Amino acid sequence: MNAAAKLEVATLGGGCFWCVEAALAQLKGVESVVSGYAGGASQNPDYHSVCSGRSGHVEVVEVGFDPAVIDYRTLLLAFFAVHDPTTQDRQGNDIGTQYRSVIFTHGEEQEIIARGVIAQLSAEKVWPNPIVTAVSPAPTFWRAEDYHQNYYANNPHQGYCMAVVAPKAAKLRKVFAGRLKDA
Ligand code: MHO
Repeated sequence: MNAAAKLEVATLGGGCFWCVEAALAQLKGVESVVSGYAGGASQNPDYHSVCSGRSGHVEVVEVGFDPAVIDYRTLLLAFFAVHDPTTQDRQGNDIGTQYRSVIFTHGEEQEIIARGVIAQLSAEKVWPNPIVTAVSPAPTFWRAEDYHQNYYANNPHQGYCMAVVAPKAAKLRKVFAGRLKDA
């Protein structure tokens, strides 16, 4: 990374955070990915309370990116490529409000870009059903437990990682082949 680079932050919820983190971490310009929780009422939520679906928090990834290398719009297109934004409170077999699709924006510019990307993808009819992704100002981000950080990298042979995370990471590599760190 260019030492003088000024990083921007994106906070994205698109189902299980192991998936979103593993997929987006591969992109050039993504300098950090932190899995955590946001959007619920409780302070210092833990995985157990979020998993119950009752805390109101979403599993999110806080992405630190260099806008000179990858702009917010491209990052959002990658986010939309690796989750289904048309299923309310659900990604595949993961069901509950903790899996809702959400873009937590940092500032008005991000909000405008997010709404623009959703309008574009809707107009293109990329999915047969309407996009339900919420766009709202970023609330407090709570970092998840250490063992959730870099989960896929650390547990590539875990069953869920092989069945669910790996195909999403692979799809990102395919669709954004020219933008990978190791390209
Ligand atoms: N159904 C998955 C979700 C993992 S994720 C971090 C599991 O229970 O392993 O929500």
